Amino acid sequence: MNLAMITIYGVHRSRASRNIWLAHELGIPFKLVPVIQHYRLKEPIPADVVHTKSPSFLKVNPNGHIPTLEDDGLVLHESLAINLYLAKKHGGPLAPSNVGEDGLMGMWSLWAATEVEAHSLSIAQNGPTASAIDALRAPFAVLQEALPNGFLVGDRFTVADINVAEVVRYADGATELFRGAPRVKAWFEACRARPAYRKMWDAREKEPA
Ligand SMILES: N[C@@H](CCC(=O)N[C@@H](CS)C(=O)NCC(=O)O)C(=O)O
Repeated sequence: MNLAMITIYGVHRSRASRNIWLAHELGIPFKLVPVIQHYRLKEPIPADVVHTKSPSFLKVNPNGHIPTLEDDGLVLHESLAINLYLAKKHGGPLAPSNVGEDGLMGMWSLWAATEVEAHSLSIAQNGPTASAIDALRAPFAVLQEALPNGFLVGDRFTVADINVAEVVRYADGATELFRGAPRVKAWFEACRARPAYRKMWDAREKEPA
């Protein structure tokens, strides 16, 4: 297995948090190359600040989005795909143990991105509007049913829990959704209590808002 240090482009206050959390869970070192969202910067942007529209970063990720992972010449975009890749590469309990679990972890990651993220992000950006809350009632009910033993896949904490929890996190302000789904609330709190999450979050809090 290639164990050269990976590079993550991004900042903690972005979806790179997902990859940083996972890297801490796996105990793998990484180099964080700071690239900030262009929309967070005020003009004039200092020449030494690399952002999502910088020509140098667009060569790395032509989508102009963070995060991007570089791993010994392999370049990957999409935070949730990066996590699935890193978990599988490093193995252990966070990774799928068979092709069925692999399917389930992919399913939950795509589910989070397609069924939840637009609405949860809207709550993070605009607050808990009635329309965003309504749109998330069904996905929260699905999640509630999927968590009888407190984890999404197998009887253990996996990359699927990280990927879904990081997307659900944006809906944190919608307390009524969590009140109506006690298993989701307990699972989410357990995810956020993990030392690797706290390590990511503490570093995030130290970054300028
Ligand atoms: N689906 C992508 C979305 C990436 C994305 O939109 N990242 C945001 C930061 S969290 C970004 O780079 N925004 C910068 C911009 O839109 O200019 C992923 O999960 O990696």
